This record gives sequence, structure tokens and C-alpha cells, in this order.
Amino acid sequence: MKPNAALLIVDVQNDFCPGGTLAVPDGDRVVEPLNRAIGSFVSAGLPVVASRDWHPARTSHFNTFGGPWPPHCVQGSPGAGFHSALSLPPATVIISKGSEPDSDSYSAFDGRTADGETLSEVLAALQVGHLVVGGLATDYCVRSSSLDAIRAGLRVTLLSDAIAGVEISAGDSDRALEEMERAGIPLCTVEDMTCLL
Ligand code: VGL
Repeated sequence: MKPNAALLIVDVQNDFCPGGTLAVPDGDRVVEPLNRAIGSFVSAGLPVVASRDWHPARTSHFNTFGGPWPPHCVQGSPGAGFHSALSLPPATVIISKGSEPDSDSYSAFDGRTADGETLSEVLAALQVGHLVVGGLATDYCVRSSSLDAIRAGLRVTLLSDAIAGVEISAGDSDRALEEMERAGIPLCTVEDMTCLL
């Protein structure tokens, strides 16, 4: 069988890591397993996609303008940068989302490349049928992106050791994992993932 998988790394950005303005507890622990996953995908000649929150300074997503979250990942700011230890290959497809002043855009499927392509268009062009997903945060953008991938007809596998949640309420990540499992998304460790490629 021809492998048709791509790795989707969701929002591993400085503001979601310790020291950032919307830090996920221990968020940076996903970096090392994700680097191993990247190595496997690159060795197999398979695509790597990285999404990023890319907000304007004024957006209804921020609590300073009536929204739910402290300002984070403002376009071009250090907090919007990918974690410096994340080894994204040069050919990584970068999907920016949340760039409109009035939308939350938790899902990478709401985002676009610099050329204006949607994630669905990118994946269709690369003939990807299976997304392997890791990153931040389990209970928001990982959840939303993974469920949208299922709605788009893709097979999805979630990397259990390469995700971490915001946990605004205790148990949010577990609830998100249950919801994703019900949607047909299995969990797999990065180590076990290689048999899927
Ligand atoms: C995220 C909360 C607010 C995420 C983004 O990347 O999961 N969470 N904005």
C-alpha cells in the first residue's frame, strides 16, 4: 500500500509554551517527541505541515476586545514564533489561522498558506488521506483540527505523547480525547507510529 500520511503539528508556538502569554502546562514537552515524528516522516519522504495561530493585534479572540483569551500569537511577534527547539524541515507547509479580526479559528482547516491555499487544498494536492496529529492544545486546536479532518473524510491518528492541553477546567483534555475517540480517532505513541508510515 502506498503511504499517504502527513504529519500535522498544531500550534507549537512560544506563547503556548512555558513563559508564553497563554502557556499550556508543560507545553514544551511535546517538542522532543514531535522532533522524532518529524524525523520519521522526513525519512519516509512524507509531508510535514505546521499550523500556527497568527492573530492581528486587535481581535475579538482576545479578552482585551471582549473575547475569551489573553492576547497571544500576534502576527510577527516573538510569541507567535515556533518553539526554537522544534526541528521543522525546510519543506514544511505552514498554515496560518486566526488572521481575521473576528474569528477564533481553532482549526487548522480554517487557515491558509502564504499563497492562500487552504489545508484541504494542500492535502488534496499531496494526495494525503491520513493525518497524524500532535501539538497544542489537546482541548482546543488539536481537538478542532482533528475533528475537522474526520469531517473532511481523512483518516486521523493522534500522537498521545506529543499533545498537551490548556485545561481551563480540569478534565478538558480527557473529554476532548474521548470525543475524538468517539469520532474514530485512535491514539498512538510516536514510537508506535512508524508502523503506520
Ligand atoms: C489555542 C486557545 C486559544 C490552541 C489557541 O492552539 O489550542 N488554544 N487559542
